[in-house]
Amino acid sequence: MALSAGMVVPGAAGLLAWSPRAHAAELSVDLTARRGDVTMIDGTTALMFGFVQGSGISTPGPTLLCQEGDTITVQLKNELSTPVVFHVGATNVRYPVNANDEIEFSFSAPPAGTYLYYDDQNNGVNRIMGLHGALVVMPAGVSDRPFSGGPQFVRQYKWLFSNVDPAWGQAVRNLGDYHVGSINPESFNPRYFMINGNAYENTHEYNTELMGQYGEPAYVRMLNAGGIVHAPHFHGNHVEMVVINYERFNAPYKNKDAVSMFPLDVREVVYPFKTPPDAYPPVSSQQIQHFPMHCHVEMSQTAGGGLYPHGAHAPIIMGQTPPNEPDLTRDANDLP
Ligand SMILES: [Cu+2]
Repeated sequence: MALSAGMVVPGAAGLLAWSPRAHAAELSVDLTARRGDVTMIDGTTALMFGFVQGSGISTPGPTLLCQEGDTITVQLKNELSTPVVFHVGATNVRYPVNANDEIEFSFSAPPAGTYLYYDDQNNGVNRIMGLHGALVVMPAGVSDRPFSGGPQFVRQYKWLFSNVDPAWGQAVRNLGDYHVGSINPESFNPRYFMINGNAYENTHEYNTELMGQYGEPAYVRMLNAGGIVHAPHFHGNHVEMVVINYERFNAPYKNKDAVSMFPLDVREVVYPFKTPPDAYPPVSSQQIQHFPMHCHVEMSQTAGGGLYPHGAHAPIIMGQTPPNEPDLTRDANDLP
């Protein structure tokens, strides 16, 4: 069956609109594990795997958005000629499906937070080949806090980091899907570095670039699905560290400008959208200011003969709101 309304933000979307419900819901989603050619920022074609909703190929998989208390049913079809696993990181949810087979399973939403769902087989090779996506669990009945007692935000974003080594895809193209089991993870030479499936400057769209008026904090949920360390570095403002791998911190939060993440790590931070405190001459709140977030890991900046800035990089625009706004105004009791 089709997915229920409100559960899934389509494609690689990062800006998460959420209309909370006063009651738990039964949600469902159809996913297909499939392979296909994905065009990189420089025109190179890479064969990738993905958890796809609908036809074609796209990676990461759809962002699954739900709230605490919900039950999620997944119809998972595996079109690959190799087994696939659907695992939700930091939980016991783990369902294998045979090559060219189909399964259905249900699980309860884990506690409010940000989770990577991924294929955990072959020492990370399946995940890095593209079998991953994000699951975001909101607290029941709340639209503007990540968990009860957490910080209030105006907008929230998902930034899913991934990397691509086209040589792995070429090996699979030549030898077959099952060859993922023979790829040595040590052979990883990533050349492309993405957020939400896009390298800069394709990240210049409202789902990934942070936008807001001064005084409108953004909550950024960062996940590292790649095979390297990422160190997103924020310009303009420091970020407040709210959650580090499911450990929640209390205000006043630690402030950081670069946030290191090992593969599979998850970080939740607030980008406060304050007028830059040390700027001279002082910045007025009428001024539109552009800043970057870029990954400070050297490989992300120099791979592919210096493809930077076509790497893990996202724009930040202060003093301007995104063209599409999440609906944060509806009362939970008014909703179906
Ligand atoms: Cu920097």
